[in-house]
Amino acid sequence: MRTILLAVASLALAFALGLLTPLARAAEAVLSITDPLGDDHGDGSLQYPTSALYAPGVFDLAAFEVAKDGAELVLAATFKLPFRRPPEDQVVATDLKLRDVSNNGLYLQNVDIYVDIDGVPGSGYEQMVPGRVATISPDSAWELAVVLTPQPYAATSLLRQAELELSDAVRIPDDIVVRGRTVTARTPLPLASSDPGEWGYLVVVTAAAFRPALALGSDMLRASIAILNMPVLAGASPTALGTSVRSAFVPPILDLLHPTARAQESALGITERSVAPPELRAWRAAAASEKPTGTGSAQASPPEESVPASDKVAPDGAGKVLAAKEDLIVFSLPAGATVFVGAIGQVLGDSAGGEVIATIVVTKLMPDGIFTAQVAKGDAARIAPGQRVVFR
Ligand SMILES: [Ca+2]
Ligand SMILES: [Ca+2]
Repeated sequence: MRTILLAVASLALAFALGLLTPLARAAEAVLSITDPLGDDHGDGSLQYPTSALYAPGVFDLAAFEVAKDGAELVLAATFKLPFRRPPEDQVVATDLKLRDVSNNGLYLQNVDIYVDIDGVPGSGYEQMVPGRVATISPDSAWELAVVLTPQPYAATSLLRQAELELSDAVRIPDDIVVRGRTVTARTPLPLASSDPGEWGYLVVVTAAAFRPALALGSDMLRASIAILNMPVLAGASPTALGTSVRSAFVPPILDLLHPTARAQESALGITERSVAPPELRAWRAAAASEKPTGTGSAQASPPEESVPASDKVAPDGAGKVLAAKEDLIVFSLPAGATVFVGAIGQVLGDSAGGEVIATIVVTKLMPDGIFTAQVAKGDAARIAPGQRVVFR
């Protein structure tokens, strides 16, 4: 047991130190968040389309990374399975071969990334691109969206017709790079922008729908349009997602970037009595991770209201330090508990009274309830595996 824990802890430490971060090579890594595997079911009820095209796991987001490369923002989404070229004769609509749909290597998935740059509650857009159903919390209102989709030109044309104002803030790149399990997009950094490490990021995966660009003739069509994502239907379908929840507000979002599957299911959850779609929140990177040797008091924390209380507090007691190295620690929380990047916690000493020996700022979330944090204040040299970590 001890060996396994140590192996997990050293792997976690390797992640934390950036040793395993694919993006870190050329660009300057800004943020790296791991998403659990096996949670590609949205609120828990969503089923894949029944076509054999959709191998189990094909929509399962595994990680999201942000980097800065000169004047460009680099966004990378890594999935559980490698991206594959579909069979030559795969037809997805009348006279439409899947191979002919995409010229960018992406065939089955859409990845939407909504970026809250100014961090000002209520400032920015609170809607997603049409078809995603969910809305975005005012404290995560965004200024920039990047949508990765197999048909960027058709999606751009549809979005302009459906939501002209929104379309100015949405970038749908046609030059994404698909390699192995990772799709990467580059987009110019907004002029005079702040540090991307301090921005909020909301990432969702939907299933791509296929059709040629249409002219939207009527307001009704305009209102019902989806930007090339599959809808959710009651029951199974080869060209739609299935659900057992009888509500029009079930988002067609198979995977949402979130540290635990349970938190994702609750964020996307809808009951038959719900009168509005769920409201999603962005991840806000900690300013703290940029300044590991600061004075402590200079560390910024996210606004209190940007983090749901239930996600910020470990509900049943303390976490545990798994590994410590200089001012970096790796810790776990009890099953079901989670904290957001930027949350402030304390490491308690070994004495019975449990005096506070260090204040920490959470910097990363990893699979299986493991987190990393930076020591902001206190005596890092006294931190040792087994000590308790609390958030209050
Ligand atoms: Ca996932
Ligand atoms: Ca997820």
